Amino acid sequence: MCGTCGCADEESKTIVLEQQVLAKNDGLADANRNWLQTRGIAMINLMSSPGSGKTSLLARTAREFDAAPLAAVEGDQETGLDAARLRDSGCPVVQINTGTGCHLDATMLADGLRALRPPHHSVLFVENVGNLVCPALFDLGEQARVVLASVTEGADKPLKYPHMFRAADLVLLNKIDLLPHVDFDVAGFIDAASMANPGVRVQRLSVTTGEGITEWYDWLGEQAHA
Ligand SMILES: Nc1nc2c(ncn2[C@@H]2O[C@H](COP(=O)(O)OP(=O)(O)OP(=O)(O)O)[C@@H](O)[C@H]2O)c(=O)[nH]1
Ligand SMILES: [Zn+2]
Ligand SMILES: [Zn+2]
Repeated sequence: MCGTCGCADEESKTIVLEQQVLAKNDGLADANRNWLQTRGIAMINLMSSPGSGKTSLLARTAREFDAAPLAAVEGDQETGLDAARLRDSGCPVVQINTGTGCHLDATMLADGLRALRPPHHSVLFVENVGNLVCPALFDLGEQARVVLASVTEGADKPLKYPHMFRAADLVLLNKIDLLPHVDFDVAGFIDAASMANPGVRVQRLSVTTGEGITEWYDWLGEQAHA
């Protein structure tokens, strides 16, 4: 404890409160997971920094993937812009606005599921709030976590945000069509991702050109039938 101002006391209170918040979230996430499992719904939590291409990937997937019905929950601080883009691609969608919040939690997801009622045996995407930090801490009840990075962000991101990459079942490296124009070390990125999460699969992708998209659909098909 800090003898001068008692700040360490405040710090330990904060940590206990954080642990309680996360424990409550984990309980609600388990309830979501059970609800989804009884309906055979594969929920995929898609996380990235702002602008890596999450909505672009989901919109293209909604137009092209036909191995299972799709639905989506969109998380953003404000606006219904992403939901509108997905609706235009024919995907049933619910938008959640978090206001000042910077991640989705299991309670918000439960509300989203009630509003959306995704079909049995569907793939349900959750586009988390663009943020490489706290979405990694909050279990939503998902079957798998996908972290999307892009070549305009720098190859060091797995080193700087290891918790996010450690949580990933699949890492997608998007915007590879831009590689001729940016200074991005692909091998260095893969090494960094492997340091955070040994053995994690890293798949290169361009949502714009479609390079690597078939491998993404293959992975998704495995999730749908897991
Ligand atoms: N060159 C290129 N641009 C892409 C690619 N994928 C997405 N973009 C562009 O990247 C920008 C951001 O894409 P979004 O899909 O809105 O990104 P997001 O991750 O959903 O963004 P937030 O929801 O704000 O976090 C858009 O201008 C897209 O057109 C790609 O593969 N190549
Ligand atoms: Zn988006
Ligand atoms: Zn947050």
